[in-house]
Amino acid sequence: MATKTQVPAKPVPVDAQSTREQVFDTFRRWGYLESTLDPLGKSLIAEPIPEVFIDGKDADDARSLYSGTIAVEFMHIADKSKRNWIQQRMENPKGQQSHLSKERTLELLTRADLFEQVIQSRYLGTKRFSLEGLTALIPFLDELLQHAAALGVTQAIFGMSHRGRLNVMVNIIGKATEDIFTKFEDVDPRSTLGGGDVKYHIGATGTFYADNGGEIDLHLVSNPSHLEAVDPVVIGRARAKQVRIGADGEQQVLPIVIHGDAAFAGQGIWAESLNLASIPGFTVGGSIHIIANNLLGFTAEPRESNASRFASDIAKRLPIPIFHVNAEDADAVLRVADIAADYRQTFHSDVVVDLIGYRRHGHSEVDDPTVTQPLLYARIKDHPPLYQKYAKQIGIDPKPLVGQYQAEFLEAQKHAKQNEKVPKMAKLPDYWSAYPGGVYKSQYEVHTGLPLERVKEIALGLTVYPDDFHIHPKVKKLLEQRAEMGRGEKPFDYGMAEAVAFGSLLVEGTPIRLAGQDSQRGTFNQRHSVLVDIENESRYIPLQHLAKDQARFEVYTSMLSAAACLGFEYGYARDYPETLVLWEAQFGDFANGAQIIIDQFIASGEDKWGLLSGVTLLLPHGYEGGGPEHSSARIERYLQLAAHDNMQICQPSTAAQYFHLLRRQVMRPWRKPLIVFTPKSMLRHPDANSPLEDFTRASFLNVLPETEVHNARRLLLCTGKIGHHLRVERERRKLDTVGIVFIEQLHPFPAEEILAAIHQHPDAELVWVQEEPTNMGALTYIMPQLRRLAGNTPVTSVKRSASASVATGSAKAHELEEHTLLDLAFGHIGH
Ligand SMILES: Cc1ncc(C[n+]2csc(CCOP(=O)(O)OP(=O)(O)O)c2C)c(N)n1
Repeated sequence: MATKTQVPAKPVPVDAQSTREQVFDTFRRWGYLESTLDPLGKSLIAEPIPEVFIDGKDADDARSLYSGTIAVEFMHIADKSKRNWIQQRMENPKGQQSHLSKERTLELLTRADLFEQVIQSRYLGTKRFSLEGLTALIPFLDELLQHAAALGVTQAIFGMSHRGRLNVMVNIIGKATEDIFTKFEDVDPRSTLGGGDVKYHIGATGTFYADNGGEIDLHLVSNPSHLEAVDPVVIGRARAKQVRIGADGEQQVLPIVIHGDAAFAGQGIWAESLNLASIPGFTVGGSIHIIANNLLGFTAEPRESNASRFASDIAKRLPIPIFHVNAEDADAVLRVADIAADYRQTFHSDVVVDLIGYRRHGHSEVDDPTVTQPLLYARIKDHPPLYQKYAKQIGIDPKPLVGQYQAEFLEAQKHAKQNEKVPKMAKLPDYWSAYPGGVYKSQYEVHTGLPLERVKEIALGLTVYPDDFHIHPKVKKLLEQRAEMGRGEKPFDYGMAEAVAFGSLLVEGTPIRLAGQDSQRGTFNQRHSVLVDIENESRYIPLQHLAKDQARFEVYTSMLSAAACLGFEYGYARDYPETLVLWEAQFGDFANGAQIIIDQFIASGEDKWGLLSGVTLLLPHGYEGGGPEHSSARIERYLQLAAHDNMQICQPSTAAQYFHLLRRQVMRPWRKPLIVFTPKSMLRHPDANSPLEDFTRASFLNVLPETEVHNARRLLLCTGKIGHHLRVERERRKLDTVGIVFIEQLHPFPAEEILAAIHQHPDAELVWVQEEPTNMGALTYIMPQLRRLAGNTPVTSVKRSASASVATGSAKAHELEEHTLLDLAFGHIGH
């Protein structure tokens, strides 16, 4: 292993002719590799880097600036003005006065340590994920916020994992210590009733009162155990808050994300989120990323977590600065906090701060770290807490502070013990006051239909573009067809129904944000929401030109990510309940790349944290012979996650149904995630098109009952495209004894409407028909419920055989299966 002593005792000049500037440049580029960053000198040992084997006065001067307890990687930034800015700050350390005095810094360090020690003594054997070894994070954040307030920041959105979270909640966010201790006492009855979450995952809000009189609203985002999953949610929330503010939004709203070192290096969702930094529609004008780097990830050492020297190396994909700072040098930590805030506010860029310390205890306090790192922990045992070192350094006796904080925390613990109240839930911003969650109530229903003339007017408004716009001939044809629909000469298809739903909401004042891969055009060439001039590639968006005072319409073709993009939209919807926020998967199965966001935030966020979201997922679904990978949006997964009306899971089978569903999602005050299985070939299925009149109907129908056949002998119940195949086949077989019922909403389960549809055909046997295999689709969710509703009437099912993969790769086999399904559905039935 490389050690510092391997560096030659007497470095030799690489090039005796080097000028002072050349020597400095060498240190600007490589100095970080020689710096003293690891407080315990164990993992990050200076490597012998030939480039910096330089001695002499110039080298000593440069070394003191770039190879001390602060190091910076910035020479990969192509923009010279940014490099010059950093150089200027690094080479002029004097005159940069921190906001925090030495006394205040000591107070914060002492509080941070004492908070942990009191929990350790009072709640032995519980997990708290102590910050000890990295307590410098607390003065760092305080300084960062002090400086940010001076630079105009009014809101900060924090994302962080378990490490030091309770400490940050109390010492930065301002959550009452008593409330935290109440959680340790476990007096929240919700946790015994299946709801709630553990104390180190729940979010918090507070206010930071800066010394300059400024105030910053602080939001610590609730997050799951899944490391880094919160990153895109933080960014999406920040963007929503910025958009709400307007032009000054980026300057006022600051995202701050605190990462673990192993998670930073390892988790892909973070790499995806980082890539959002400057993509239009997703940028937040820079986030400040702090790696709370204890040089351990559970039991894993850096060499087991990172392929390269620093956990931060993945951030080098972007032209952003990476500061490393030794967390035992509190003054250096404050200096970096100021530089980071200045840089972000000046350049609207991400900044990474790698705060390097150690971990005093095991991964959690119930873990014994001496089993895996015996030598390191022998060293840590003798290493004094930072507040003691710092007190000595500045010549202040810390004992009075220790006594004061100990008494304060013990008093809070006493109150928590007597506390029988449920800890207070976070107060949501006012813009949430009009939107309830909880279980569905019929009083939430609204009229989503529109007068005929209004539909026509909006539809026709979407088919026009400026005279001098050079439209693509194919798009021109599409718009001509849409104009025919608008004039009532042709039934509406899905693409048009969606456009009219959007258009009508916009003119009624509801903003819309849609993002997904190829979402501007639409994967199936069905949307064309952005027209492209074929001569100059300028863009025209008809949905932005419907009325003078219409609401904002945004549509983005997103980067190729499911996890970060869906996390972002979930976050955006969390802070903008008035907006219809939609995320679209290119094919529905790609959403499984975002499974953590779906499981941990969308399905369970309300139950765990009491936090609502109306995010809408558009998931193309349908068995069409496209093979295992493009056929299924995995209906079964969403249904397995469904309970207590946590999400709406729908499959609209006609264009008008889709129109009503989209409008209902945002017009009802009920804010619930909406999962929509959207069409592929059904986009153009004539049976799925809708006449103009269907848009004037009251609202979305959870169930489409059989109306053409009377007193059927068999009722085929289904959802989605298969229903249209069944109708075509019934026609072909000229059967008038079989009814077809479309279940358009699967959750909340529309029991009453299904019952009514069944009662219209009292003599009918019931058959559930699905195109998915037995182990997929809605089968296992729906059969017990249908049987419960059917009473003594038998309920059977028709489906593909159980299968390990979603669908066959052979188009011929697919067709054969499809015929068999239809045969089984109509088998043994006469006229
Ligand atoms: C996606 C994911 N995988 C595994 C875990 C289990 N786990 C919890 S903490 C942890 C180590 C994290 O190390 P690091 O990021 O360095 O943070 P530290 O705990 O050291 O502060 C692991 C593996 C998790 N929470 N999330």
